[in-house]
Amino acid sequence: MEEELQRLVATARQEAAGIDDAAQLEEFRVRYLGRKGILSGILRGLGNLPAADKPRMGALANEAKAAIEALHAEKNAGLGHDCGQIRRGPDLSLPGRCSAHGRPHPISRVMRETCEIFAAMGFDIAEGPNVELDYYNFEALNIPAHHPARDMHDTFYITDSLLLRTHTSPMQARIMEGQQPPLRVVAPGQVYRCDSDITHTPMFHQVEGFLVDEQVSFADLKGVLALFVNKMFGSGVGLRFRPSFFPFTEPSAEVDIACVICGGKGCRVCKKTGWLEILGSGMINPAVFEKVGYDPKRYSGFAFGLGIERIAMLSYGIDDIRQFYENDLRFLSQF
Ligand code: 2NL
Repeated sequence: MEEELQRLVATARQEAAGIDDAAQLEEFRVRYLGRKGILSGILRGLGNLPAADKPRMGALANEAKAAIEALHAEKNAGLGHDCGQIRRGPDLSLPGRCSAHGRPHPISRVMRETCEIFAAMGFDIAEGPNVELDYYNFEALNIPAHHPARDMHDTFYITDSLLLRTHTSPMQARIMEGQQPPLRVVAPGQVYRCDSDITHTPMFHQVEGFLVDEQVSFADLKGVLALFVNKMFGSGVGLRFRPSFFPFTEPSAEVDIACVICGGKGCRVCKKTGWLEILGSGMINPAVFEKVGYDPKRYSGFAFGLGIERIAMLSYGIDDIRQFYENDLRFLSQF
């Protein structure tokens, strides 16, 4: 009987190997493992054996049953199940699925628009490194060693002489150092300051520009910036130049436009003044020309810098700068 059981398992194994669909597997199960199947018959027949043989043969018969159940389970897992579904091809009458389109970020749009306005006036566009030497960020721009802008609280230092640029003017200093006038260049890019609240993010964008030639005057600065404002905010928008101070320009002026929200009457956005500051500018300080090796008696020039987030906030009526960097699609898909 022992041999008979071994043969039975061997035959079942061979048969199981040949099974390749669910119906054959079920037939296998019924024949070996079913209530009236071969193994049930064997187990029932154990009752007729001499009492001394029963325990050993019983154990062997159960082992054979377990082996055949394992063959069945293995095959069952291997076959996979179709759920009786009818397989169809694609329904060609259904409308196609649209893919969601991305679009330029509002900051990229304003940055591009700003550069295009200056490019149309003949300015070249130059980008420089975000990690800058202290020399180009401060020293070359007449910002002396103990100026407050150099404080650790305002600037992200990497080492004593390396930092994340706090404005894009270092690029302009590099250009002046390497090229002779006449020059007209705008430098767009990311800049970094240690500051964060509803009007400041630690990284923001600037476009700075400069023009150097013989006999450049403040009238040239006014003409170029007035044209920019008219292109950016619409022709006829109110505009004023207000005296200011920057270490790299002398004299310096900030440019305000009539409030785009209230038209100059006074509101929350313009803090009841009727004016919005949009950029800083001035005639390049002769000390900067000396640093880059230009003769300040022969050359003069103007420069300006504007914050892209601020312009985008004013153009689109956004009151919290952090919205630009939260990447909430409900916000971004409006532009
Ligand atoms: C502001 C003010 C300004 C400049 C940037 C500049 C660059 C060189 C020489 C002189 Cl290489 N000046 N840039 C000049 C005046 C103002 O930015 O409020 N920006 C947001």
